[in-house]
Amino acid sequence: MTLKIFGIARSRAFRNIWLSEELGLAYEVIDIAPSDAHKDERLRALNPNARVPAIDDDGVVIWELIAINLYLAGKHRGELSADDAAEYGRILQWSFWGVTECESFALEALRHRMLWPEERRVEAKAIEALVALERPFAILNSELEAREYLAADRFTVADLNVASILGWAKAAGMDLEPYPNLKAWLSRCTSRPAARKAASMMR
Ligand SMILES: N[C@@H](CCC(=O)N[C@@H](CS)C(=O)NCC(=O)O)C(=O)O
Repeated sequence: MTLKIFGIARSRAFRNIWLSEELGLAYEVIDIAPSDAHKDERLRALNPNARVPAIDDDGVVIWELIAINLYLAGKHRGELSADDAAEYGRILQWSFWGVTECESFALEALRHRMLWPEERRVEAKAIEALVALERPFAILNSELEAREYLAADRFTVADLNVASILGWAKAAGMDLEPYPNLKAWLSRCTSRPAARKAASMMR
């Protein structure tokens, strides 16, 4: 049975679609927009939170996008997953760091610059959120001084998980010039064919 991803590319499901492309999986996207998530019975039957994304992988149901990505990478192994316990620890570390230290600020900036209708946007809130990202961005920039990728000497699911969030900040107008290592890394990640394919599904 094909992996079913519930969500749309213009939602957090993007990160699950990107990973499925990286892994060369056969998958089907069940289009559910975030605005319809709470009333979609198919989704509610899988995810008690009624949020996208969720997956049904031949009867294995998982929600929370990071859990989905760690599950898929672990199941299918290969270059994107950990080779040993140390890499696994670093993959968890960076994946959780992205969602706990960066995601809410990146989303707040995106809402006030792009996602919400003009009348709901407050520019000061966008600026405040982007300022809050300066510290984690500086940390990431300095971590990437001596290496090309976050958790290993190659692109892993950790890079995918973090790059997707930082992509939101970039789209919201975050100036990346003070962070040259981060900027180069983000471009390495998002120029991958699988990332481009997933991005093309947003249109
Ligand atoms: N912590 C969840 C958050 C999921 C989430 O907030 N999804 C949004 C779309 S990206 C959603 O479904 N919003 C609709 C709603 O909350 O009603 C995850 O990372 O998967």
